[in-house]
Amino acid sequence: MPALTLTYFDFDGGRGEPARLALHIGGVPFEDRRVLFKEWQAMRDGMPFRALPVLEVDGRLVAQSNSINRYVGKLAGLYPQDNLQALLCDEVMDAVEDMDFQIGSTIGLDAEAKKKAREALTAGPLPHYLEQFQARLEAAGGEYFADRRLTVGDLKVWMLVRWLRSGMLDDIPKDLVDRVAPRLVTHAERLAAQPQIAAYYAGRKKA
Ligand SMILES: N[C@@H](CCC(=O)N[C@@H](CS)C(=O)NCC(=O)O)C(=O)O
Repeated sequence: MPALTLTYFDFDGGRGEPARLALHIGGVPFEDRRVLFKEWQAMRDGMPFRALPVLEVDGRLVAQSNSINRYVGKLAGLYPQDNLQALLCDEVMDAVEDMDFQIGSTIGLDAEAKKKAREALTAGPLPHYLEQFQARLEAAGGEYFADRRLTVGDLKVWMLVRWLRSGMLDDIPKDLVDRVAPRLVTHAERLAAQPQIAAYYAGRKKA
């Protein structure tokens, strides 16, 4: 097994969390390097694309969350071996990335511009993507997005759903997912109840 260091911000979510979770679930040893927001500016220019997550593999630094997800998914046994199932897994991960980017672009806006941008997202792109995720989940059998088992694709969609339902995003109704794509809520609950995932977050609460 290569020596792995995964670097991401110190919160339970976002682009780095699927890889973090996958490594924990798969029992793959890695250094879990957590960056505080106050530390970020000083290290930003040293990152390949001035962003996190990054993964160090035997001393080589690589970036891009979905590339990292695929790689650690393979190490952890959470990425499909079948080409078509891998494609279905990739499709949802990249679609989540579209939404992460669009929501992320509103974060630094002033209150009025943020409200306008988020209302526009809530009126169009977000429900559309959520409906598409739900349709893909149903087409894949209703429980998981690919391979009829847990993959990094499930973890990535779950992070988006959890973020949208958290109430942290002003001007995006936190019941949007429940209203538009309730099967994604069931999917999220299924993942949260998986023994390794539940144990991981129980351990985080105690820490
Ligand atoms: N396409 C990149 C985007 C990475 C990205 O935007 N990361 C955010 C955190 S989720 C970040 O580092 N933001 C800090 C900054 O841009 O200064 C990926 O998928 O990894």
